[in-house]
Amino acid sequence: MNHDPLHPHSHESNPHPPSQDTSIVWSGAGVRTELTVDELRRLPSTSLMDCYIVSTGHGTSGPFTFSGPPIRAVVESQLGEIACSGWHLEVISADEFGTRIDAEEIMKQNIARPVILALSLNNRSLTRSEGLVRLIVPSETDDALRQVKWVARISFIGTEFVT
Ligand SMILES: Nc1nc2c(c(=O)[nH]1)N[C@H]1C(S)=C(S)[C@@H](COP(=O)(O)O)O[C@H]1N2
Ligand SMILES: [Mo]
Repeated sequence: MNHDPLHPHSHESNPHPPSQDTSIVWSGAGVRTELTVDELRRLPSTSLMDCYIVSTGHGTSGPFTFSGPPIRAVVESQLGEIACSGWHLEVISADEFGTRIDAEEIMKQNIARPVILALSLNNRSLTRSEGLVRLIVPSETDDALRQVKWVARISFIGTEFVT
């Protein structure tokens, strides 16, 4: 069976940054652009208090306060207003670890704890070894398989994004 990086079954967490390259490439709807940390910092930011990183092998760490733009704000910064279903994102790190997020999960209205692209940890910037830009999926508390460090690619997949 092929290994699917979006559905790791169990996983030994990579403790080290996989490369020196910190760029993040957005692709979708025929457009490929680089997202810079500065650009992400200018988007509206949400703080998620009491986050835990639950590791299969090494126990739980936290609580942490992660802050950064909701992933919805990132998508809308690239595509404008979008439909609430019919598409998904793949968020993949430089070490080919990643997760898929459905439109429904991204577009929920007034959600108290949205999925964010964290830039900060406890009110200071994330270091490169902590992930630099890290996906935080607050609903995932099993094994941290969706808490993607070193985000390198965000791909929008779907055609029905026009409202
Ligand atoms: N890019 C990337 N992100 C990752 C992983 C990884 O190997 N690569 N491992 C995941 C797993 S299984 C765990 S337990 C946590 C560990 O996070 P920590 O290093 O902050 O403790 O990162 C998650 N995010
Ligand atoms: Mo884990």
